[in-house]
This record gives sequence, structure tokens and C-alpha cells, in this order.
Amino acid sequence: KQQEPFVIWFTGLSGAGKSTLAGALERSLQAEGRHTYLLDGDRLRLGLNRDLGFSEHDRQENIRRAGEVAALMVDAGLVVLAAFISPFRVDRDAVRQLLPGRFVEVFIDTPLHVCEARDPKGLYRRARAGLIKNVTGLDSPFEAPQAAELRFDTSSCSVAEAVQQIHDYLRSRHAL
Ligand code: GGZ
Repeated sequence: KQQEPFVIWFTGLSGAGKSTLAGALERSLQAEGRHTYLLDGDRLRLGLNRDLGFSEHDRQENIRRAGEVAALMVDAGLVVLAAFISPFRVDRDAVRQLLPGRFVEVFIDTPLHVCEARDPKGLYRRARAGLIKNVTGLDSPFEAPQAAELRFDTSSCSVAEAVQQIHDYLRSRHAL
């Protein structure tokens, strides 16, 4: 059976559930024998992108590099799961252009108040306390996708349901 490489790109606010969903999808793809790699904004910022902060310019450069790395991995035949806030439409669309026919955008459209209630790392709490600036959803913009292939609100949809729907979508595209 043909094994096409592609990128599943998760976009959404901090705390929306991107990494959780990407991790769950990765496990299920691996169980089917696919070779995968999970590219996570959080982790890239510790190494490759450690020179970048959260200004608009730095976020754009962050996504540009992430897209280039994802494209290299697709060349190597991997299924790449990318989890970045990636708040700017133009940057996500540039990655899409880099990967013709191999880019699936998944919008994790969890409401801000739910992300803020989860606040696993205290990001929103610190922002509300005035300790940090440029936090996406508060004082830094998030441009919602207008034509994402898939959309989930993790406050009303379980991880298992979302993984199943992404699987169904990939099968309908003959990607799996
Ligand atoms: C947004 C921030 C910020 C600010 C630190 N704004 O949910 P997390 O905590 O674990 O992961 C988030 C990560 C965002 O990195 P990305 O590379 O995905 O962002 S972007 O695509 O916009 O370049 C968050 C943490 O970094 N974090 N400060 N001010 N998220």
C-alpha cells in the first residue's frame, strides 16, 4: 500500500489542545505503521528557534522555519504533526504553498475562556497579572483560518472523537 507523506498542521490558542490532539493522532498513526514526527512550537523554541520571542516578526520567522523543517521531513517520507499557535493566516498559507497537496490544516477552535480556565502553564494568569505581554488571544492577535480542512472545539469534542474524524478525513483523501 502506498504511504504518502504529508503534514497535519494544528493551529489555535495556547491551551486549545493542539499538542494533546497531535500526540493522540501520532500514536494512532504509529499503531498503523506510519513513521511520524511531532513538531511542537514549545519544543522548537528550546532549540532551533531559541533566538525567537513572541513579537509579530519572531512568530512569523518561527512559522517559516517550522514550515521548512516540515517540508524537509515530508521529503524524507514522514507524516509530520505540527502544533504551533501560528496566529497569522499569511504564514500558515505560506507553509501550505510549500507543501502542495500535502498540507492539512486543523483549526483547534477552543474558546479563549476555556483555554484560560485550563491555563496549564499559567500563561494567561501571568498575562492578566501584567507580568508578560504579547499573549495570543489577549493582547496579540489570532487570525482564525477561513478554509481549514478540519475544525474542532475541544471543549465539546473528545480527543478520541477528533482523532477518529481526522482519520476519516485522511482516508477520504486517500492519504492513509
Ligand atoms: C503565546 C506563549 C507566549 C506568548 C510563551 N504568547 O501553550 P504553550 O505555552 O505550552 O505553548 C505556547 C508556546 C507558543 O509557541 P508557538 O511557537 O506555538 O507560537 S507562535 O506560533 O505564535 O510562534 C505557550 C508559550 O509558547 N508562550 N509566551 N506571549 N504563547
